[in-house]
Amino acid sequence: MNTPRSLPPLQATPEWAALASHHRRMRELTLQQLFAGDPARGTRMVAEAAGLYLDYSKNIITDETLRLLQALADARGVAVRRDAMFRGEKINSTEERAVLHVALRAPRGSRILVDGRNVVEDVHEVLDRMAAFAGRLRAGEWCGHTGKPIRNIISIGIGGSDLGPVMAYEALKACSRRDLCFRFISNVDPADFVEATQGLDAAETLFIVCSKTFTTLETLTNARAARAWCLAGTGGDEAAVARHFVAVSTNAQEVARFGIDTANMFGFWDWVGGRYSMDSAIGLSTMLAIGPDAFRDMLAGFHAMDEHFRSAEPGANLPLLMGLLAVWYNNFFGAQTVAVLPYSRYLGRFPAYLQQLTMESNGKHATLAGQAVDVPTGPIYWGEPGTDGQHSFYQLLHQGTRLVPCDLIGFEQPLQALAGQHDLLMANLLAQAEALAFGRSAEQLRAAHAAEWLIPHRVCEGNRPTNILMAERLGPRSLGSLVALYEHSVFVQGAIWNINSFDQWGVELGKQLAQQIITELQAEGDLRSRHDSSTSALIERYRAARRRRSGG
Ligand code: G6Q
Repeated sequence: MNTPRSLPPLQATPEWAALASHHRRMRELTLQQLFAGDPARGTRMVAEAAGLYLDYSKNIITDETLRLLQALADARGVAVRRDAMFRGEKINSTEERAVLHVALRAPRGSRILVDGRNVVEDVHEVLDRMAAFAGRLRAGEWCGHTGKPIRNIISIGIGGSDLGPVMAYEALKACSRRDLCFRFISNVDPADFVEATQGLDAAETLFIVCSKTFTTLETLTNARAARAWCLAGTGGDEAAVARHFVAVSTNAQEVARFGIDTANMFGFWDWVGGRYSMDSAIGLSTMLAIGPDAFRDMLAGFHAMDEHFRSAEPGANLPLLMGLLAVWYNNFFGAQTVAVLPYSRYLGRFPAYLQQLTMESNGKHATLAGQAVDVPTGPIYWGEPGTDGQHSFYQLLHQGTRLVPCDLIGFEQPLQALAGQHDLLMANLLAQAEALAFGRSAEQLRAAHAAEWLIPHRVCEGNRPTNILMAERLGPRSLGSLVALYEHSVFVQGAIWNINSFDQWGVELGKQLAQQIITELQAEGDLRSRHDSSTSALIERYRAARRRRSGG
């Protein structure tokens, strides 16, 4: 067994105490004052790497804050743990696994060893097979059972085997093949399957069954429905499965048992966590959409951020800065959530993707040594694209009673011909960050002749912190950098809290209970329920409806 890190409780450390006392001074300061006292702040508190520009000047911090946060990172061994991750050590101690999503984007020829084996060679072998397959399919050379070329691609998976591919497909739509139709099925709700297959010809449809374990209830249920749908639409010959199904998994045995030829399987490895897998073979749908070269460009973006995280000075290190700022607000200002507000429709699913990345990683209550964590861990991430959100929940951001730090994400170049509209979009991003930081005071309102009685309602206090992330344009490379930035920011936070950001035991309980309840919902005759009175009554109510449905 890997020896877990044993660190003192955070609140017992001098670094934490120093930050707590610094916070008592900082909470009296405003962004207005901080900017007034340092005219260069907006050009000084910035960092740039891997095509991303981070302006963190509109945070409630001083240089002293950053120094103290860095001292905390040092005391918690963030850099030591980061280096252990990059070396392939088994830092996921509860599952005794290495954590090597960085190997998925390591350039050909580099070397990362797991149990004595250079996994980078394995990664490139799979990437090459994916590229060959994508090349054939995109050229119309991969035909279905009846000889028609494949035009529809349906990716079946859930959680980490779905959120990344969906997000990336949406994000990169502008550079994807528009003559191919991409759909995604995740939920066990039959509506998902029915809607995704609606109007499609089975003879032109390929299913990618994505499941690391190949045992996930939702995915296997949907994959079985897909097989039946495919056979019904292609003449009923079992041989059709070989032309219409490919699998992405670590479990060749289960893939074969399901009936998919392992020659049509793209593998990955137990050292890739589900929520860190969009750049593995789980991203096959992304590669089919944007092509192998653009997929490699995305990997290059990820890798550039990896290298930056590994080697940049702390003061210029984007993931480190973002991770430390997240801890600052979560633990010292008591901010319970972080809003992620992309100013791009294409990044509409990015907040949902980040929800899993951040909350499944850092929603933990035990330290690596199995003690209770003595401070709040992972904040709640949420968000929607701007400008839509501005006409909805931004009211609470500006005038609500809760502090919600925001990450605003924008792009300098439009992807569409309507460049003037892009100017409007970006003007809104900048205006929101300015309004959140500096607000509008009673004096300013009076000077603008606002009615006195309305002033309390119209005042915006400001002092709402934001990070602004800008890239030149949204594309495979900047998407890769952006995702890697958040991956490593999550890592930094987890290392400070000394939790395991790479397991997800909390998901297990619900899965086990559901298995038990399924048999009860479907059982004939009387049940001797072993649940609480609420769950038992609901089960009985559903069973009664089920009997009515089947006329029993
Ligand atoms: C991610 C989680 C989880 C997982 C899904 C799907 O980190 O482990 O979201 O990705 O439960 O699992 P399979 O890929 O094994 O079907």
